[in-house]
Amino acid sequence: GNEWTDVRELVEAMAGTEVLIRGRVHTYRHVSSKKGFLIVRQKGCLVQCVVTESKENHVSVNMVKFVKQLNSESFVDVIGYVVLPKDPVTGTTQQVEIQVRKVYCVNSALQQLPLYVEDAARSEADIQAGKPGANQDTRLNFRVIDLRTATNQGIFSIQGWTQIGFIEIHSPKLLAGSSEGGSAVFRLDYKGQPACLAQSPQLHKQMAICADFERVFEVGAVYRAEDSFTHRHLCEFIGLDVEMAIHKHYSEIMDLVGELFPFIFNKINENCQKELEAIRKQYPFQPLKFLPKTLRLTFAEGIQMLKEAGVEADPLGDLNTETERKLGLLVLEKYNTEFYILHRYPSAVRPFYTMPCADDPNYSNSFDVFIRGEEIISGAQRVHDPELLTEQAKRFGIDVETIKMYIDSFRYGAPPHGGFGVGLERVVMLFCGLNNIRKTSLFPRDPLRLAP
Ligand code: ATP
Ligand code: AMO
Repeated sequence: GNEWTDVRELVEAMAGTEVLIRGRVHTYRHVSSKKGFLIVRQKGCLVQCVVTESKENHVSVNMVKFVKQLNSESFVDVIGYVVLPKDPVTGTTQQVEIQVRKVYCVNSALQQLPLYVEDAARSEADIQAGKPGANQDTRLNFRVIDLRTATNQGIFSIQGWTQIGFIEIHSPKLLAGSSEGGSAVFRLDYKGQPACLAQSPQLHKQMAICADFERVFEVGAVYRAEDSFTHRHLCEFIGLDVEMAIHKHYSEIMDLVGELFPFIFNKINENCQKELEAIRKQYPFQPLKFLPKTLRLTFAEGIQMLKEAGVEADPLGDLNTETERKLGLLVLEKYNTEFYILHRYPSAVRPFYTMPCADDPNYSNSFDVFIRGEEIISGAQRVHDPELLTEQAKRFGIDVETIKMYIDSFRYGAPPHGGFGVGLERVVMLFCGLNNIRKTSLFPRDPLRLAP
């Protein structure tokens, strides 16, 4: 029943209380087989955790040994009491310590890392004075580790700081390979090297999580070489992407979606009455029906509702556009909402990076979000185990060499995480009940249109 406390919130006033924190193994100072100091890092904050053999705290010698052999940069959950140290602690950002009761390894980093945070953080003066450092190429090759330094955390927090604890990122749009595994990419020549336009910020937003940014978002262009004409596909659209570390369950991501969108819809309804009226005059539509607490249904429940209405759909396949619309109508009838989340999709119809359900790998920790029966969002928990990720990529026919650096990111310690992608033009189109995505794109790009 414990909830996680942020390391930066550990202050003197909390002395005596039991806390649970999640962070990386920064360093370990060995004292004896019965005692050691584990420094845990969360973003730029460091706290000293004292591990002492103790009957009272149920800490055995084996437990001390277990903590000692943890690889640095691994993720750990630490349970312990906040204590005021006798002498002031040096080399940490927090002035209190944690007397450890339990340590769990959430995700282990490789024992030997290609780059260490302290080497990446070395000042130029120190390097000139002969201390070990890392050159620029090494730092850029292993950027997900390099970005964990306090300096880089600072640079990118300044660049993208927001009040809600999400950092805005800008990921590259020129990539060496596809990011969604699909075939619909625009290929181009990158100074003699084959390249393509990003189909999504997927791989880089996940790498930003591996680089300790914890919660990131991006608003940017997404390129898909769609080969057919529909009312809701563009070749270039604006993607709103979110990625975040999670503690226990992909419902943490759905909680965010489920609260964020009703908030946005309410704000639009309050602040844009004149605009909505102007739109409605030319293209009449009914205001969107949505609930204050967003409805969630599992994919299996959706299939069941369709079945009861006489529509057969494959429980391990995808829904086609027509079936999605039909389900939208059934949901409206039964729950009086045109905005809802459908989750626990069959694994076979989700991208390779999607986390399978722990209780049944035929299903996945994933979701889509619908407005008026049409998809506006896809999201999921991601696989953060590099072996499983490689296996799933291969199964989807992806050349794993082209995403090697992405897969390797999960070898340097990665937290459980997930996120989602929103199509901006689709949200506006469907909120306003418009029938074509070209109406909500400033200068639409579709398979036949490259101008104006
Ligand atoms: P996304 O591509 O982001 O997942 P989507 O709405 O295209 O969004 P899909 O799962 O790819 O979702 O497709 C859902 C259905 O939409 C498909 O089963 C198909 O009926 C239809 N569809 C998807 N892409 C196209 C396309 N390019 N042309 C025509 N129909 C399409
Ligand atoms: P997906 O491919 O479902 O997921 O895309 C996310 C959302 O983007 C919108 N969208 C489009 N809009 C206009 N034209 C298109 N051709 C088009 N394709 C997609 C939709 C869709 O819901 N990386 C994942 C997201 C994630 O899991 O974080 C992804 O790209 O609104």
